[in-house]
Parts: sequence; structure tokens; C-alpha cells
Amino acid sequence: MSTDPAFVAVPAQPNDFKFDLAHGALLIIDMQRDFIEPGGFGASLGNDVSQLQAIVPTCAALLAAWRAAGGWAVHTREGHAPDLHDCPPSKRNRGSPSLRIGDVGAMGRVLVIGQPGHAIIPALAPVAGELLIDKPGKGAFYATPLGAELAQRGITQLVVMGVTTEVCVQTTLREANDRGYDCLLVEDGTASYFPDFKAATLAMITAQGGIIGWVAPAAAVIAALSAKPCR
Ligand code: C5J
Repeated sequence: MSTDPAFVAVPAQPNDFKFDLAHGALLIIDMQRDFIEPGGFGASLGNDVSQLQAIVPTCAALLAAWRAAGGWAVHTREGHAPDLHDCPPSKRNRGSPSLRIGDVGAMGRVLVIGQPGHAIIPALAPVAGELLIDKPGKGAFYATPLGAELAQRGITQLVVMGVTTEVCVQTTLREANDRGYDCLLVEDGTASYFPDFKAATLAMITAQGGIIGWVAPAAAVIAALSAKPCR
């Protein structure tokens, strides 16, 4: 009898993603009020947050389907300690935003752990049993326990969604790729303030036979969650 894990084939680019829910996690990157709502960090940089708000229903639908199928989810939040010891001056001082990290804005101190703007939006709030990772950088593996937590659970595949596509999402995908994870990015479950950057990121991930991973729409993942496994 085969000892291969049972998998379903998710139609994806550049080819089918062979997916096994028992060894997979849904990784949701930085769906925080500071990036998605007016008055937060993203808006302070001059960005139009409606681009990010548009993906929330899709992300919520996939998260609900994932939970219903018995899948395990991980949520990340970008942010810093109140004394900003984990925020390099190079990060805080770059550019000329109307609010810098740690400044007081409409949703409390910008990108500071525990402040209202740092919270995950209510539509995607974690539930008991899911993992919440606070990260000081763009990548979810940098200076966090994510790698150890995934290893402890035998996770080898990541289905990824969240914001922003070319910053924290892409950095995390590249980190995961280097650590040996097979990653699928949900194309309509991720957004950028710059649509061209999103399109370029999707193309980069799937180029050269999937040099970083796979890309598929949420509907393809949702359909796979109720498909009969094969070997
Ligand atoms: C940014 C993120 N864009 N979550 N953070 O600064 O992508």
C-alpha cells in the first residue's frame, strides 16, 4: 500500500498544485487595520486602501471553507514593541509619510503591537486553535517562531493570501521557498496598492516552471477542499 500522502490537484499556474490538507496551512499575511482601513499606516504613505479592501470578501470565503474542511490557519501581523526596539531606524525614517511607525494616528500608534490599528480586521479575525504570529519585518519567518511552529505540525505546504502582494507576501513566499515549502499564492486573495506590482509579482512567482511557487484563484482552492483525494 502506498505511503504517499493523499492529495488533491488544484488547477494552478504554472501547473497543478498537488495539495494535502493534513500537511498544509493557510497563511494569511497582515490583514490588519493599519494597512486596510483609512487612517492607518498604508494610508499615511499616500496609498488608496480601497485596493486592499476589495479582497476581504474573497479572503473571508476561503478562510471559512478552509476551516469547514478542518484546515489549520496562521495569521501574521506586522508591528513593533511599544519602545520600538525591534524597529530599525532605517525602517522608521525612510520616506516622508504623514505618520511614522510609532506616531499616534487615527487608530492609535502606527504599527505598534496592541494598538487598534495593529489588529487584524474583524472579518478575518483568528479563532481558537489558529496561530497568530507577530513579525517585525516583511517576511513572516524573520525573527519569529513560524518555522518552528510549522515544523512541529509537519506542515510542508502553504496556501498564502494577504497584503501587500509585492512586499510582505512576496518576501514571505521567498523565505518559505528557501526553507523547502511548496507555496500557492491565492491570486484574488492578495492585493497591492499598485496593481502593476501585483501583476508583476504573480508573474515572477510562476515564471521558469514555478521558481517560487504556484498561483490559483480562491475558487480553485475552495473546490479542491471538497474534492476526493487521490494518490
Ligand atoms: C508593507 C506589508 N507594505 N504587510 N507591509 O509595509 O506588505
